[in-house]
Amino acid sequence: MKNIFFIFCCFAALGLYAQTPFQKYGKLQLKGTQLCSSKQVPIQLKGMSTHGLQWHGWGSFLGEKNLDVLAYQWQADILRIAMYYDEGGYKTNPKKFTKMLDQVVEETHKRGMYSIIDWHILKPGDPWNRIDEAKKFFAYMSKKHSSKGTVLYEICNEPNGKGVDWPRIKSYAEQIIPIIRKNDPDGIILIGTPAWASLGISEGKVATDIISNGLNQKNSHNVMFSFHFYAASHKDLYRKEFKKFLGKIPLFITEWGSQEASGEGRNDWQSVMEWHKILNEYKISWCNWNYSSGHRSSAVWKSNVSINGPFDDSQLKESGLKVKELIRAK
Ligand code: IDC
Repeated sequence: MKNIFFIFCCFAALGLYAQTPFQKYGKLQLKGTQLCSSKQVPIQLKGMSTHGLQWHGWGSFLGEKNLDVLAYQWQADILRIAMYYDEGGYKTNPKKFTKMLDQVVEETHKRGMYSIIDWHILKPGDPWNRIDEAKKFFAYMSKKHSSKGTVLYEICNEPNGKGVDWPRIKSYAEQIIPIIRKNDPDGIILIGTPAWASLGISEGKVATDIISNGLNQKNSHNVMFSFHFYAASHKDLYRKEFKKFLGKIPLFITEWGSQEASGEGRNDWQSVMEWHKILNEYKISWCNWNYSSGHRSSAVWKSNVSINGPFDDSQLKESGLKVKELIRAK
């Protein structure tokens, strides 16, 4: 009898261990400003962002092997898929990139991870600049993928530039959100905040109007705000201002790096740890920039690592080893 009980316990433990993030948490939802599981339990998702699909996408860097590593060895909950519009991205070949994005979403879902479909606008920084394409894109993506239950939508990566303040971003969001809602009434939608998703801090105008002049009730359902930090550039001043938003609006760190805002230079682990103290305390979800190989310190794999691997720890850079550890710390 004892033996049977022991065997039962082993299976139970294995079963728990083998559960994917989606099996554990189900369809995500907000409770107040907190991201929660389908059972309303507060959760903190941890994962990676890809680099631009046009440079490091499916078939060039991303592939089955390294997604397996991310899902099963790193135990990541989420993959953010950076679909650049400009800079040789989506604009150059919408068909090709739609197909690629569909595949990466599929592969991520197959492994039980969540994915963020990121409309990665950066240069130029005004999301209104390609709003017609964004409407088409999100109509398609939400229709195609909403039934999976694992997909989040980030409607503009890093709004920036003159006049691209919260009212302008808000009016853009009011155009895009209803389009997604037609196909996906409850999926999580993420809005990039002013000044490169810095809540306005990087342009010296802290965007507290996101709190005072928020979206109406209908448009704010399951909507969160993106904040990005690069630990060697963004320190005490950023943390101080960031704290003003805690508990006021739902926040998601869809990009953070341990280095400078350029994605290059030395890692500042002390600043990273100070950020993570806050993120852990408030259960704020995050994706690290970025899951690719290359010479910049933000690429977690060494520059000689190809799509064929090998993908063991000796091929990881300092940032990769550390970020893997942060993701696995549950
Ligand atoms: C950077 C890449 C760099 C590339 C550039 C193109 O690291 O190789 O030439 O994009 O625009 C962001 C952006 C993200 C940046 C990243 C690092 O969202 O696209 O990638 N970063 O600079 N915001 C702050 C930093």
